[in-house]
Amino acid sequence: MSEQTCDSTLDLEAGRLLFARPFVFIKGCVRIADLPSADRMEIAFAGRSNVGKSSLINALVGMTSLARTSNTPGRTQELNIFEAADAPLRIVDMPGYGFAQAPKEKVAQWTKLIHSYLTGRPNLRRVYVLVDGRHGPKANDLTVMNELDKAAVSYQVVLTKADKLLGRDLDKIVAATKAAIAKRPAAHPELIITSSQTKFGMETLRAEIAELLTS
Ligand SMILES: Nc1nc2c(ncn2[C@@H]2O[C@H](COP(=O)(O)OP(=O)(O)O)[C@@H](O)[C@H]2O)c(=O)[nH]1
Ligand SMILES: [Mg+2]
Repeated sequence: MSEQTCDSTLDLEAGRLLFARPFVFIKGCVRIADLPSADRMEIAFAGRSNVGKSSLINALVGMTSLARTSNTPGRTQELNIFEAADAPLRIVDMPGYGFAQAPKEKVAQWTKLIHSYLTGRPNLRRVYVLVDGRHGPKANDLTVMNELDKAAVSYQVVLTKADKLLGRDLDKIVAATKAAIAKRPAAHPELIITSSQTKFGMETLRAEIAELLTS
Protein backbone atom coordinates (compact mmCIF):
# COMPACT_ATOMS: atom_id res chain seq x y z
CA MET A 1 0.00 0.00 0.00
CA SER A 2 1.26 3.49 -0.73
CA GLU A 3 0.72 6.36 1.67
CA GLN A 4 -2.90 7.48 1.39
CA THR A 5 -3.61 10.86 -0.09
CA CYS A 6 -7.09 11.59 1.19
CA ASP A 7 -6.27 15.30 1.23
CA SER A 8 -3.58 16.56 -1.11
CA THR A 9 -3.40 19.88 0.74
CA LEU A 10 -2.01 18.20 3.86
CA ASP A 11 1.42 19.46 4.87
CA LEU A 12 3.38 16.25 5.48
CA GLU A 13 6.54 18.16 6.41
CA ALA A 14 4.75 20.12 9.15
CA GLY A 15 3.55 16.78 10.53
CA ARG A 16 7.01 15.29 10.42
CA LEU A 17 8.52 18.28 12.24
CA LEU A 18 5.85 18.30 14.94
CA PHE A 19 6.54 14.69 15.84
CA ALA A 20 10.32 14.85 15.42
CA ARG A 21 10.35 16.28 18.96
CA PRO A 22 10.95 13.83 21.78
CA PHE A 23 7.61 13.22 23.50
CA VAL A 24 7.75 11.97 27.07
CA PHE A 25 5.26 10.46 29.48
CA ILE A 26 4.16 13.11 32.00
CA LYS A 27 1.64 11.32 34.21
CA GLY A 28 -1.36 9.04 34.40
CA CYS A 29 -4.58 10.62 35.67
CA VAL A 30 -7.39 8.68 37.30
CA ARG A 31 -9.41 11.83 38.02
CA ILE A 32 -10.18 14.93 35.98
CA ALA A 33 -8.71 16.98 38.84
CA ASP A 34 -5.31 15.34 38.21
CA LEU A 35 -5.07 16.68 34.64
CA PRO A 36 -2.43 19.30 33.81
CA SER A 37 -3.73 22.85 33.30
CA ALA A 38 -5.52 23.45 30.02
CA ASP A 39 -2.64 25.58 28.73
CA ARG A 40 -2.16 24.00 25.31
CA MET A 41 -4.03 22.14 22.63
CA GLU A 42 -4.84 18.51 23.39
CA ILE A 43 -5.65 15.61 21.15
CA ALA A 44 -6.96 12.36 22.58
CA PHE A 45 -6.93 8.80 21.32
CA ALA A 46 -10.06 6.89 22.23
CA GLY A 47 -11.26 3.42 21.35
CA ARG A 48 -12.12 -0.03 22.57
CA SER A 49 -9.58 -1.94 24.64
CA ASN A 50 -7.00 -3.58 22.45
CA VAL A 51 -7.88 -1.55 19.34
CA GLY A 52 -4.28 -0.33 19.20
CA LYS A 53 -4.32 3.10 20.91
CA SER A 54 -0.96 2.79 22.66
CA SER A 55 0.67 1.21 19.60
CA LEU A 56 -0.60 4.05 17.42
CA ILE A 57 0.78 6.72 19.78
CA ASN A 58 4.16 4.95 19.77
CA ALA A 59 4.17 4.81 15.97
CA LEU A 60 3.04 8.43 15.73
CA VAL A 61 5.92 9.75 17.82
CA GLY A 62 8.34 7.21 16.35
CA MET A 63 9.14 5.48 19.63
CA THR A 64 8.71 1.85 20.46
CA SER A 65 7.55 2.03 24.05
CA LEU A 66 6.39 5.51 24.97
CA ALA A 67 2.80 4.50 25.54
CA ARG A 68 2.64 1.08 27.13
CA THR A 69 1.24 -1.51 24.77
CA SER A 70 -0.06 -4.78 25.94
CA ASN A 71 -1.62 -8.01 24.86
CA THR A 72 -3.81 -7.86 27.96
CA PRO A 73 -6.89 -5.76 27.23
CA GLY A 74 -7.86 -3.14 29.78
CA ARG A 75 -4.44 -2.44 31.20
CA THR A 76 -4.52 1.25 30.44
CA GLN A 77 -6.92 2.53 33.07
CA GLU A 78 -5.79 6.11 33.26
CA LEU A 79 -5.68 9.18 31.09
CA ASN A 80 -2.01 9.00 30.13
CA ILE A 81 -0.46 12.35 29.30
CA PHE A 82 2.43 12.87 26.84
CA GLU A 83 4.21 16.12 26.09
CA ALA A 84 7.33 17.37 24.35
CA ALA A 85 9.13 20.29 25.98
CA ASP A 86 8.57 22.78 23.16
CA ALA A 87 5.53 21.25 21.48
CA PRO A 88 2.30 23.27 21.48
CA LEU A 89 0.44 19.99 21.77
CA ARG A 90 -0.40 17.43 24.44
CA ILE A 91 -1.33 13.83 23.64
CA VAL A 92 -3.79 11.90 25.78
CA ASP A 93 -4.01 8.11 25.64
CA MET A 94 -7.42 7.16 27.00
CA PRO A 95 -8.58 4.11 28.90
CA GLY A 96 -10.15 1.62 26.52
CA TYR A 97 -13.88 1.08 26.64
CA GLY A 98 -15.77 -2.15 26.17
CA PHE A 99 -13.63 -4.30 28.40
CA ALA A 100 -16.24 -6.68 29.78
CA GLN A 101 -14.01 -8.78 32.03
CA ALA A 102 -13.17 -5.93 34.42
CA PRO A 103 -15.15 -5.50 37.65
CA LYS A 104 -18.39 -3.55 37.12
CA GLU A 105 -17.51 -0.65 39.41
CA LYS A 106 -14.13 -0.23 37.64
CA VAL A 107 -15.86 -0.09 34.27
CA ALA A 108 -18.33 2.47 35.63
CA GLN A 109 -15.41 4.55 36.97
CA TRP A 110 -13.53 4.54 33.63
CA THR A 111 -16.69 5.26 31.67
CA LYS A 112 -17.35 8.30 33.87
CA LEU A 113 -13.74 9.48 33.50
CA ILE A 114 -13.83 9.08 29.70
CA HIS A 115 -17.18 10.87 29.48
CA SER A 116 -16.11 13.80 31.69
CA TYR A 117 -12.87 14.23 29.79
CA LEU A 118 -14.35 13.95 26.31
CA THR A 119 -17.26 16.28 26.90
CA GLY A 120 -15.78 18.81 29.34
CA ARG A 121 -12.16 19.53 28.45
CA PRO A 122 -11.93 23.07 27.05
CA ASN A 123 -8.58 22.64 25.25
CA LEU A 124 -9.48 19.30 23.65
CA ARG A 125 -9.10 20.12 19.95
CA ARG A 126 -9.86 16.75 18.42
CA VAL A 127 -10.50 13.17 19.43
CA TYR A 128 -9.14 10.39 17.26
CA VAL A 129 -11.64 7.56 17.58
CA LEU A 130 -9.80 4.35 16.79
CA VAL A 131 -11.81 1.58 15.20
CA ASP A 132 -10.43 -1.90 14.59
CA GLY A 133 -9.93 -2.25 10.85
CA ARG A 134 -10.90 -5.91 11.01
CA HIS A 135 -14.33 -5.23 12.47
CA GLY A 136 -15.47 -1.68 11.72
CA PRO A 137 -17.42 0.37 14.28
CA LYS A 138 -19.10 -1.53 17.13
CA ALA A 139 -21.98 -0.39 19.31
CA ASN A 140 -19.75 1.24 21.92
CA ASP A 141 -17.79 3.11 19.23
CA LEU A 142 -21.08 4.55 18.00
CA THR A 143 -22.03 5.49 21.58
CA VAL A 144 -18.82 7.49 21.95
CA MET A 145 -19.42 9.17 18.57
CA ASN A 146 -22.96 10.05 19.70
CA GLU A 147 -21.54 11.70 22.83
CA LEU A 148 -18.98 13.66 20.83
CA ASP A 149 -21.63 14.80 18.34
CA LYS A 150 -23.86 15.90 21.23
CA ALA A 151 -21.02 17.79 22.92
CA ALA A 152 -19.86 19.21 19.53
CA VAL A 153 -16.33 17.90 20.05
CA SER A 154 -14.48 17.42 16.76
CA TYR A 155 -13.39 13.86 16.05
CA GLN A 156 -11.89 11.77 13.28
CA VAL A 157 -12.09 8.02 12.86
CA VAL A 158 -8.83 6.10 12.50
CA LEU A 159 -8.95 2.50 11.30
CA THR A 160 -6.23 0.41 12.96
CA LYS A 161 -4.45 -2.84 12.13
CA ALA A 162 -4.87 -2.40 8.36
CA ASP A 163 -1.97 -4.85 7.87
CA LYS A 164 -4.30 -7.64 8.99
CA LEU A 165 -6.66 -7.05 6.09
CA LEU A 166 -6.57 -7.88 2.42
CA GLY A 167 -7.57 -5.16 -0.05
CA ARG A 168 -11.14 -6.22 -0.70
CA ASP A 169 -11.97 -6.74 2.98
CA LEU A 170 -10.43 -3.39 3.82
CA ASP A 171 -12.55 -1.69 1.13
CA LYS A 172 -15.68 -3.18 2.68
CA ILE A 173 -14.80 -1.99 6.19
CA VAL A 174 -13.86 1.46 4.87
CA ALA A 175 -17.21 1.76 3.10
CA ALA A 176 -19.15 0.64 6.19
CA THR A 177 -17.21 3.03 8.42
CA LYS A 178 -17.71 5.94 6.03
CA ALA A 179 -21.43 5.21 6.02
CA ALA A 180 -21.44 5.22 9.83
CA ILE A 181 -19.89 8.70 10.00
CA ALA A 182 -21.55 10.28 6.97
CA LYS A 183 -24.30 12.17 8.78
CA ARG A 184 -22.46 12.85 12.03
CA PRO A 185 -22.09 16.58 12.64
CA ALA A 186 -18.81 16.54 14.61
CA ALA A 187 -17.07 13.84 12.56
CA HIS A 188 -14.30 14.67 10.10
CA PRO A 189 -15.60 13.33 6.77
CA GLU A 190 -12.35 11.49 5.94
CA LEU A 191 -11.11 8.51 7.88
CA ILE A 192 -7.47 7.60 8.25
CA ILE A 193 -6.36 4.04 7.55
CA THR A 194 -3.37 2.99 9.65
CA SER A 195 -1.12 0.18 10.67
CA SER A 196 1.19 0.72 13.62
CA GLN A 197 3.07 -2.35 12.49
CA THR A 198 3.89 -1.21 8.94
CA LYS A 199 3.54 2.53 9.83
CA PHE A 200 1.02 2.92 7.03
CA GLY A 201 -0.97 6.15 7.45
CA MET A 202 1.38 7.74 10.01
CA GLU A 203 2.45 10.59 7.71
CA THR A 204 -1.17 11.44 7.02
CA LEU A 205 -2.10 11.29 10.70
CA ARG A 206 0.85 13.50 11.69
CA ALA A 207 -0.06 16.04 9.02
CA GLU A 208 -3.74 16.07 10.08
CA ILE A 209 -2.67 16.78 13.66
CA ALA A 210 -0.19 19.48 12.61
CA GLU A 211 -2.98 21.15 10.64
CA LEU A 212 -5.06 21.49 13.81
CA LEU A 213 -2.41 23.85 15.17
CA THR A 214 -2.86 26.20 12.25
CA SER A 215 -6.65 26.40 12.23
N1 LIG B 1 -1.06 -6.51 13.43
C1 LIG B 1 -1.17 -5.41 14.16
N2 LIG B 1 -1.31 -5.50 15.50
C2 LIG B 1 -1.45 -4.37 16.21
C3 LIG B 1 -1.42 -3.09 15.60
N3 LIG B 1 -1.61 -2.15 16.57
C4 LIG B 1 -1.71 -2.82 17.73
N4 LIG B 1 -1.61 -4.15 17.55
C5 LIG B 1 -1.64 -5.19 18.59
O1 LIG B 1 -2.89 -5.13 19.27
C6 LIG B 1 -2.73 -5.34 20.67
C7 LIG B 1 -3.27 -4.17 21.47
O2 LIG B 1 -2.52 -3.02 21.19
P1 LIG B 1 -2.49 -1.78 22.19
O3 LIG B 1 -1.76 -0.69 21.49
O4 LIG B 1 -1.98 -2.18 23.55
O5 LIG B 1 -4.05 -1.44 22.30
P2 LIG B 1 -4.83 -0.45 23.31
O6 LIG B 1 -5.43 -1.32 24.36
O7 LIG B 1 -5.90 0.16 22.46
O8 LIG B 1 -3.85 0.55 23.82
C8 LIG B 1 -1.23 -5.58 20.88
O9 LIG B 1 -1.01 -6.97 20.86
C9 LIG B 1 -0.60 -4.93 19.66
O10 LIG B 1 0.64 -5.52 19.31
C10 LIG B 1 -1.27 -3.02 14.16
O11 LIG B 1 -1.24 -1.96 13.52
N5 LIG B 1 -1.14 -4.22 13.51
MG1 LIG C 1 -3.31 1.12 25.72
